[in-house]
Amino acid sequence: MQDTVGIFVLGTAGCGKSTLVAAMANWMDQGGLPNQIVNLDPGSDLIPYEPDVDVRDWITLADVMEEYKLGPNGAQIVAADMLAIYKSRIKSSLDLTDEKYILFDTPGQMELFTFREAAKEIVSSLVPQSYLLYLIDPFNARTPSGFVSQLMLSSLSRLRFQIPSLEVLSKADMMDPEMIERINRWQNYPDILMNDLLEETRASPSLSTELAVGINRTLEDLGVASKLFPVSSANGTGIDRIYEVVQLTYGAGDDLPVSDGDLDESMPL
Ligand SMILES: Nc1nc2c(ncn2[C@@H]2O[C@H](COP(=O)(O)OP(=O)(O)OP(=O)(O)O)[C@@H](O)[C@H]2O)c(=O)[nH]1
Ligand SMILES: [Mg+2]
Repeated sequence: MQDTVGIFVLGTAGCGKSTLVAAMANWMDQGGLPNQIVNLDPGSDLIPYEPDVDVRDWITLADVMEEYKLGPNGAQIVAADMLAIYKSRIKSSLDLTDEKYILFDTPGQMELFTFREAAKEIVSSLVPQSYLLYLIDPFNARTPSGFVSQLMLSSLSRLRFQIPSLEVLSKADMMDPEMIERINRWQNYPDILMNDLLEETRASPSLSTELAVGINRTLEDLGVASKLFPVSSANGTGIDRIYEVVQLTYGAGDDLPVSDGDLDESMPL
């Protein structure tokens, strides 16, 4: 038995957040695991799931633009801050009576969520036990410096929310397996990442070797990186492993499905 667990899916624009939320809910439905989907993106247009709770019932980008006479960018910021006002309504719409998973889809531009105070309140107060999935878009992580930038953003999310978290490589079905293997090696072997980073920055005058190496060394010293989990929302690969990690954190693994993956309980969360 466990309490309800909130899973917040975060990442840069277009990295696959909404599609993963839909795929995870589908996977949970098939396994008979109770779940709810909450859309926290007031600016979303088409979403690939039917939300149980939808922030657009209270705030939409179009309304904010009209009411405050703002352009789309200003309205996004106001709408993101207005999330705090609707926090108690969102909370009262959640079904927290049963043990279940609540999947939170977050706004397209991650800075609108990660760096606004309203989001901190939402994450810390809606569900007592919450988990952060930071989605790395593989198309932004194909170079060592791109990958380090993603780790940096993931670390900033951890800094802001201070809840257990996991890095997930999205759209794995769209990537060459060799590229996935390369990214995995960067995650698991810091020396390889550092060597490749040095090689890349020395060959590219537009990149600062000193800065890239300094950031990478800091992330390495902090030891904040988790294992990297490749996931495809298109074919479902890897969703079971995300679930297992969340279970190991909050559910003591009592209803784990059989896995052929190698999970490391001691991984930094
Ligand atoms: N093949 C494949 N396509 C994917 C996968 N995940 C997402 N996509 C596609 O990537 C695009 C962006 O996916 P979304 O789920 O909308 O991404 P998002 O992060 O929610 O986007 P914003 O909310 O706009 O920032 C869509 O065209 C999806 O169909 C995946 O695992 N495999
Ligand atoms: Mg989305």
